Amino acid sequence: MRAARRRAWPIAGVLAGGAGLATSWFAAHALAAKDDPVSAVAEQVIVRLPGGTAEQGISWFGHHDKQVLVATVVVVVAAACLLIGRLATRWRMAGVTGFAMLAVVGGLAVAAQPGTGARDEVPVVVGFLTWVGLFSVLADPTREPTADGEGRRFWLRAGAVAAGAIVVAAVSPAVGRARRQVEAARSALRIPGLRRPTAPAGADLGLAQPWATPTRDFYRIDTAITPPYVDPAHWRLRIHGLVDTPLELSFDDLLARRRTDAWITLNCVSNPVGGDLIGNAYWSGVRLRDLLAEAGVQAGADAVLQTSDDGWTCGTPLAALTEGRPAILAVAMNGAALPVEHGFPVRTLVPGLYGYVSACKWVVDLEVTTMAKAVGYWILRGWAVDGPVKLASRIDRPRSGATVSAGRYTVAGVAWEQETGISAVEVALDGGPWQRARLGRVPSVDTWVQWSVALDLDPGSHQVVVRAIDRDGTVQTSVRRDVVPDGATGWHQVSFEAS
Ligand SMILES: Nc1nc2c(c(=O)[nH]1)N[C@H]1C(S)=C(S)[C@@H](COP(=O)(O)O)O[C@H]1N2
Ligand SMILES: [Mo]
Repeated sequence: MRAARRRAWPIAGVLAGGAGLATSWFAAHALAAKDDPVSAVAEQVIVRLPGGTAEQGISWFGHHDKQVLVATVVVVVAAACLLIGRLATRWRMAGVTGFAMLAVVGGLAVAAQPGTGARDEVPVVVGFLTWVGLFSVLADPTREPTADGEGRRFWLRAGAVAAGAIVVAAVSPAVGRARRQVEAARSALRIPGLRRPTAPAGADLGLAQPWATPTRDFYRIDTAITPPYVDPAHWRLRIHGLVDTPLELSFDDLLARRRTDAWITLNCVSNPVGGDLIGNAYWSGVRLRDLLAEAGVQAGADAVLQTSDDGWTCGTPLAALTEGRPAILAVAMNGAALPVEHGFPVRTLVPGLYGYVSACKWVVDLEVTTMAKAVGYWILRGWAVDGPVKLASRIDRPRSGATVSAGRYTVAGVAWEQETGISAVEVALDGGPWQRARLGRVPSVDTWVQWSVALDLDPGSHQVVVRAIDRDGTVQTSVRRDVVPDGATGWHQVSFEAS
């Protein structure tokens, strides 16, 4: 009888565990804590993984890498709670001890997150108390089971705990006060002079993906599970280091300055050949060249170490910020304030450099320094110090594995070589001769260019491959290289059927 009841203890462990995660999540939202414990653990896993592993995860799981990681943490916690429940059948103190150990891990992860304080530990304490309290209710070692009704009573309680946990977890996001406040501040913002952009005439060939990437479709890459919620009223940017006059700017100071609008294509170094970690948007912001000139860069400086509100860093060569290209502190994307996920209220954009060395979101600090000292987040994890975007091209039409109708068919895609520009794109069908593609128009070398070429297809299996040639005459290399350490190379090839 007693043994039968104790068999339910691992289940009690898992249920108490899930309920504790739910209440701690709720507390994190209600208190507008910097991070909930599960996200903090997941982020610490990202931070502490050996170089490359995290970005490898990105390429395996695409945009869902973080959901996968958070889900993994939850599953590991559930397994630990199951074990705690089992151990408790033999050892009375297993519950308190085991849950305390889990809570310490969560507490340490929260503490290790940048900018967290004692207040951010409250959700961990709430979760721990829930674990211990509910476990002792569900698996009470002092109560003797009496009759058959005892088993039913356990399942009633278990059901109530499970239902309660689901409700608490479900309502948590609604109480995400920090998010709501910042979203409210964002929608109340009026940035004068913004206009909804339309793609320049002739840029969009209208065959595949839009030339101008809609904001909602723009890829997102960062190490933050929950993005930092930065209120523009409290945002400050420090420009300091090797400068004559250190500057501290508020958001209004930034808005008061002259702005540049530019179409800029942003690339992730983790984008594999043919991948979609690339997007083209209309960005509005203040030129870094002007701000750096105002601060007065001193001799000997050759880099800027950028720091985000969430502690992420990147080192950018000074020349990329001061020479011709429009390197900007952006306040708007596609004619609207930056979305929270894309760096609200201010982020950096430097055309021609991969995001990991240039495109700091939620930027709060620019330290003028030397490349030797400007060692950013991904450099510490084995990625290359220099991140110029590589000459590349991609086929968007047809999709790999598609079946299209035989006869005349137009293959289309994009190509890019920022700084230099694209002069030609060539396509080869089934190992045949290279055929020149038609190119869409571009406003500058800072964006990708669309291309298309009409082919005659016999019924059957086909392969099409693309390569780009830049304005210096350099032909895109066919050598296949992985994204680590400085970006993938190789020609994109697509296999498809015609019928
Ligand atoms: N604060 C912060 N900024 C960041 C990152 C980050 O992890 N944290 N990731 C960088 C990387 S690797 C890329 S590719 C771009 C992606 O910007 P997006 O998410 O707006 O597309 O942001 C960059 N800026
Ligand atoms: Mo990236």
